[in-house]
Amino acid sequence: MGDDLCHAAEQEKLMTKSIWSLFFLTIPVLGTLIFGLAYCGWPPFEGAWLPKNINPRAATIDHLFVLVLYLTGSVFLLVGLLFVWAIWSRPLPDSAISNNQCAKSPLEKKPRLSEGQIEWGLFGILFCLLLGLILYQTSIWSATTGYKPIANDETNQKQSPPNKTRLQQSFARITARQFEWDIRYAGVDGLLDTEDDVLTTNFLLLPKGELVVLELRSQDVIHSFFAPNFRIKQDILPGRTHYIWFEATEEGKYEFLCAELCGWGHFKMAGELHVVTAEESKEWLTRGGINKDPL
Ligand SMILES: [Cu+2]
Repeated sequence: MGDDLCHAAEQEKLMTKSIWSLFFLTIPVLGTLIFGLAYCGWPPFEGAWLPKNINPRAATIDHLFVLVLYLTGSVFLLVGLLFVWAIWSRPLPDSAISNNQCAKSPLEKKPRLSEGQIEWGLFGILFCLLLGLILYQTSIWSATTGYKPIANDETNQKQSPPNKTRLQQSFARITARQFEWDIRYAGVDGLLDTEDDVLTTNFLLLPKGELVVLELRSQDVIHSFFAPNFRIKQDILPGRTHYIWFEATEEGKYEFLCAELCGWGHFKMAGELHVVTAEESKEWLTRGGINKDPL
C-alpha cells in the first residue's frame, strides 16, 4: 500500500514537471521555428521577413537588427532552458500523503562556485556585450547619417571660405498633417518656394542613383516618416524642420507611411513612393507633376 502511494506520488511529480517544462519550452521553440521559416522565406511565411532594402548605406541597419534579434533571441531561449533545468534539477516538495512515508533519495552534494563568482561573471559578460553593442550601433549611426550631403551650388562656392556644413538643397519638403502628406518638390530650378514648385499629396517621386535631401515638417502633432525600403524612420515634431538624406538604387513602386500614432486617421497616412531614373524625374518635374505615374 505504502509503495503504491509512493509510486503514485512520484508519477504526479513527473507529470507536474513535464507540464511546466512544456509550458516554458513551447514559446521559445515555436518562436525559433517561426523565425527560421520567415528568415529563409519558407511557407507559410514567404515575404514575412524585412522588405527589400534599396538604400545601400542602410545595409548595416539590417545587420544591427539581426544582431539584436540573435542576442535577445538567445537570451529568450536560454531563460526557457534555465527554467526547465531548474524544474528537473530540484526535487518537488512531498505531498501530504507521501510525506514521511516514502524513502527519500539523498540529495547529491554538488560543488558550488564560491559566492559572487557567478554574479560577477554574468555582470562582466553583460557589460562587455552592452559596451560592444553601443560602439557598434554608434558606428552604424555615423555610417548611415554621417555622410552629410554638402551644398555644392555657386552661392556656397562664392562664400569664402565655402560653408562646409551647409546642407545640399532639398529635393522636396514633406509636410505631415492629420491625416495626409503634402509634398512640395523644388522643381527644375532646385529651389523650394519658387514658381516652378510641384505639389502632390501622398505621392513621392524620387530619382534613382542620386543622393536626395528631404525636408520634413509637421503642421499639427508628432508624425513619423517611415520608408521601410530605405530603412528610414524619422519623427517629425511640430515647429521643427528635420532633414533626411538617402539614395535609391532600384526603380520601382514602394510605399511610405506614418509610424507615429497621430490620431483616429493614422492608418490613412500612407503614400506611394516611386523611384524613377533621373531623366524621368526631371521630365516629370518639368511637366509640373501632371500624370502621376511615369513608370
Ligand atoms: Cu501621422
